[in-house]
Amino acid sequence: MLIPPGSNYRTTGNRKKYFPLLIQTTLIGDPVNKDLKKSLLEKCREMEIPMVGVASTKHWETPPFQPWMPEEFYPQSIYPEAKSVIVIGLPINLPVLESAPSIHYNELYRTVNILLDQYTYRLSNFLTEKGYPSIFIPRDGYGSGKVLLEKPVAFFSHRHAALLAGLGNFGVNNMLLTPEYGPRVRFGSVFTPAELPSDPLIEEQLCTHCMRCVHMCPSNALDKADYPVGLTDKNACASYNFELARRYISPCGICIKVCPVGEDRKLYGREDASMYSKKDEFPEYHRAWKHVRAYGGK
Ligand code: B12
Ligand code: SF4
Ligand code: SF4
Repeated sequence: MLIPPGSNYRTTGNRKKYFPLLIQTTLIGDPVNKDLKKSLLEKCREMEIPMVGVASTKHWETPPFQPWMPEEFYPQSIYPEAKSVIVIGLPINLPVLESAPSIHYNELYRTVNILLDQYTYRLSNFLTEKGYPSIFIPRDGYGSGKVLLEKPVAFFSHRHAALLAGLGNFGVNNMLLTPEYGPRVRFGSVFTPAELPSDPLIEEQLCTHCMRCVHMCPSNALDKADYPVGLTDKNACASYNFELARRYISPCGICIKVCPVGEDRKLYGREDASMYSKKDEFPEYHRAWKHVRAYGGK
């Protein structure tokens, strides 16, 4: 375990002493804490977390669009001590996602999920040890595909948190698009009582309305209207993903693969997002994906 400078934690010391010490140094009620944000960002850099944003919990009370979620989904309803939400994002490597549905993307998805939970868990402890008792929120928060089919909603939405933390804005595919990775990024959040400076929202609309996500969705789950007027048919998408899970090759991910938004497309030399429907023009890629898809699943 990394021990932050100035922490009261002792790996060899008496654990009972830890919490009384914390209570003495709890700093809830401080004004906006710029220094703490600096050390938090430094910690994220150390941990090689490429994307971090902060939103005040007050932002949930002044929604940027309607309909918004019910109040019980706000961070301050879930954790009354919360004053800020820290959202981190980890990228989904595009060339791996391109083989989806496949065991390759399935494994990447699981790896990114584990890292998200571990990083937010560690960040919450980092803040707690500094005197701000903080909690991690799991990157998903549901028990199984079956549960999702009955109730495709979690107790907290990371997409909305990432929007308010200035990491991106919504696309027609209902995903949060970011300048860096388009929708190919997964999020995790930490609730903290520390009042950290919020990051500004991204004003520029990132979705180009190319409608590739709508046309390529294998379960016709997407609507052409902008979010949140056009909502994903959650049951159609979840049923298709449930079927893929039975074959060990979930999730589908096509609506995030085909999206042209994101600097990552340049990084991987994949500027032409039409490549997925043009077998004759990109034969070597299509051959590679076919090969990967033939193994490791049913
Ligand atoms: C449930 C869920 C699903 C369901 C439903 C998806 C959906 N569009 O909501 C299914 C199984 C279909 C699904 C599929 C996918 N998912 Co998913 N999923 C989630 C999960 C666990 C919860 C989302 C949620 O509950 N939102 C709740 C509400 C607030 O969102 P909403 O329904 O859109 O609500 C709006 C309106 O309905 C309105 N409203 C009006 N009345 C009411 C009433 C109530 C009760 C509520 C809640 C809202 C509401 O308010 C909102 C508008 O402001 C999140 C993880 C998390 N905990 O955030 C990941 C998450 C959204 N999924 C993610 C991804 C990537 C995917 C997939 C691409 C699969 C994949 N992994 O490859 C697909 C894409 C599907 C798509 N295009 O929509 C990522 C998104 C990343 C991003 N860049 O945005 C997330 C954030 C996971 C993560 N940790 O990163 N997913
Ligand atoms: S994950 Fe697949 S099935 Fe679900 S909305 Fe996206 S493209 Fe459609
Ligand atoms: S694929 Fe096109 S329409 Fe869909 S979210 Fe991306 S830019 Fe918007």
